[in-house]
Amino acid sequence: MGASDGRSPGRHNDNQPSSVKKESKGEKMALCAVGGATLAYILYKWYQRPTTSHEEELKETEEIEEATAEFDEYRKGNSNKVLALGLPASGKSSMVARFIYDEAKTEYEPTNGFNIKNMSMDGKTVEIWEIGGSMSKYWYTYLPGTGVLVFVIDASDSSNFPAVRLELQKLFDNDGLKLEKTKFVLLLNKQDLTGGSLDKDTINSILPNESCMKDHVVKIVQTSLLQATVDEFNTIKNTVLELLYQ
Ligand SMILES: Nc1nc2c(ncn2[C@@H]2O[C@H](COP(=O)(O)OP(=O)(O)O)[C@@H](O)[C@H]2O)c(=O)[nH]1
Ligand SMILES: [Mg+2]
Repeated sequence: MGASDGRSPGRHNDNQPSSVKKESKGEKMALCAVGGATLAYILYKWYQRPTTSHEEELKETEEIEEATAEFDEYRKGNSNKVLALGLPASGKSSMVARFIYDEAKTEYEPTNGFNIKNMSMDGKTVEIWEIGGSMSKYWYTYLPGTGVLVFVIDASDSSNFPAVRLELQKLFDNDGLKLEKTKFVLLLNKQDLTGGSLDKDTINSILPNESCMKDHVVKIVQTSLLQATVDEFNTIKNTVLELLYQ
């Protein structure tokens, strides 16, 4: 019976595997084609990816440096804010009065909040901001845009020095002031009560450590805002303005 089928089992068996073989070859080819296309696509995407080669990075750095230099140049001509800070009764209002009216101030009224005055100098307007000493917690809100920060210190009252040191340290550490390259003038005031000036060791005891000040230009001025002559105060005024437009 088996032979009368006209098919030997062997033949049948031969045909079956060969058709299976054919299908799997097709599948393999299809798989290869899909795999190849995927690989080609991945490679294409990889080559198209945004790259930052060393040269590109250097170019980017150069561009940033150029823009920063341009901005510094712009600031030189446009920075016009002088900010007076200091503990209460150190002499901030006295300094503003000498800047604006060249008058020594003898009475004392604490400045509530802030006090902004404009001064014309060589065709430019300079803004002088005084922020009340009792507002030290909020000083940071008035810092942006400061070209020169004048920190006024009552040099005749050594009991204030630790508090002055602490406030200075916070200001020198302020990231915004570092970024804006704000210059500092430390105005050691009331020297009519100290016998003329403070010695180096005393000044060093008021200053925060060197590393804290390294990001800023710092000038130390010793004076008596009450007794300085017009010429003496003009020298201080010029120091501040030169720093402002440096
Ligand atoms: N003896 C002396 N007193 C001063 C001097 N500068 C300011 N004062 C006085 O210190 C007090 C406080 O000054 P003020 O400018 O109002 O301080 P502010 O609170 O920092 O604004 C006032 O009575 C001023 O007359 C100074 O150089 N010598
Ligand atoms: Mg005041």
